[in-house]
Amino acid sequence: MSSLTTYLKVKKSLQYRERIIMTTLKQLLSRFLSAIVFTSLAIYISSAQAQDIVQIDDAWAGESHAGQAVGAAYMRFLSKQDIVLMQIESDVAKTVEIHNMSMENNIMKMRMLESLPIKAAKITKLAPGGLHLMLFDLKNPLLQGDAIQLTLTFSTKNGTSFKQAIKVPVKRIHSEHDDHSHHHH
Ligand SMILES: [Cu+2]
Repeated sequence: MSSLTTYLKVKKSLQYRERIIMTTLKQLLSRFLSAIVFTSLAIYISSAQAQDIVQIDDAWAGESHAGQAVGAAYMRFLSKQDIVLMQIESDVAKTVEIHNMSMENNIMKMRMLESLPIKAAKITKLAPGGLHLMLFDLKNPLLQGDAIQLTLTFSTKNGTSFKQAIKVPVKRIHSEHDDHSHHHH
């Protein structure tokens, strides 16, 4: 009888302790979660709002050639306010750069841009022969019919930044001009 009472007492105290631990964990977790929510709100505008700011369409990437570890992607931006494209990440490439191609004295030149300003209410077009996103160190070849993911980080005038992820279909390149294999970086 007395051993049963002791057992029950111990069990009760254990349950109590368990409950305390659980409560502490819950408090920690909710504090941790609210910290995350707070931090991300401070840095990023939600993606729903991001889509309200900039519209991205006509996005596509060129099919890469065998043994080639670079690719290029193109798209159009239409933004409601002045923003700047700061950074691009992709699931298929180690790094992504913003490039501009231009003809200078009959020589095709490729230049890397640190960032790309996108003016409000004006279409900014990335297309073969001009502005493009260059994908370096492709993890696997880009094949027609595939879709790659690009995550673009933009900054706004008031110092906030936001990210927008887009799915980009891979298409076959037809023109010689679009071919990046002859350009050295
Ligand atoms: Cu390039």
